[in-house]
Amino acid sequence: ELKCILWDVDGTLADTERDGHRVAFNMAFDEAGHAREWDVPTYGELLKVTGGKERIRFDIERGGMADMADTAIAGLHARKTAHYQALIAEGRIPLRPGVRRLLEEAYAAGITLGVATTTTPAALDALIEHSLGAEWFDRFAVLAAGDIVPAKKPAPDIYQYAMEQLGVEAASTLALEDSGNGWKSAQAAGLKCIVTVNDYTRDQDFNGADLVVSEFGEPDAAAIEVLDNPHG
Ligand code: XBP
Ligand code: MG
Repeated sequence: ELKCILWDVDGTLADTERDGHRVAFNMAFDEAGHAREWDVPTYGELLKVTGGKERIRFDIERGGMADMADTAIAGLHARKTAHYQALIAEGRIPLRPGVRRLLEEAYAAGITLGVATTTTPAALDALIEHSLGAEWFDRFAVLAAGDIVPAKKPAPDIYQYAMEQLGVEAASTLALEDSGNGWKSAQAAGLKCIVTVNDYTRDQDFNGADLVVSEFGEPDAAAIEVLDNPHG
């Protein structure tokens, strides 16, 4: 029996990466005088590393940026988060199709709803306030985000943390994800998972996922395409 749905944020609730996070990273780099710009394909490669601070560290290690202390990365990332919040406050990132309907129907049906994301809490709060609506701060029973667990997705920790907080079992919880790393995290935590792909994630490996769709969509949308269902 389905009792709980845990939502990923970036790429699942909204397409926040290309026009949100990526742009905010570049604004922070420019402001701090770093000669680095993450273009759309480069950012796609960097997305295999979850977490913004971890992503900057990874780019440094592969020679994309000059070396920096962890404290400098943290400072740069804090500025990135501020820029991201401002972009979101402009209302420029809408929810993906079907997201609001699914959330409202599940909430009305008494299903426990939560968030499990690698994103910084301040970035999540901005998206809830400006794209979802502030009433969702109370409607989500848990907002599990960012550094609250040391090991980010694809590790199962953030899902395990959210389930612990809620007192729900993996067997009655469904994860909604958009990426290979997110799906692996949900799978490792023992959850069922539906994947909704986007331009950055559609070619990633979701082998074993319960269902992979092009979008959640609206009930009458001809656009929803079932992409791959290894369980048949
Ligand atoms: C996506 C991520 C995040 C964002 C950037 O997480 O990996 O790191 O790209 O956010 P999810 P921060 O899909 O699990 O929500 O810079 O705040 O880390
Ligand atoms: Mg995601």
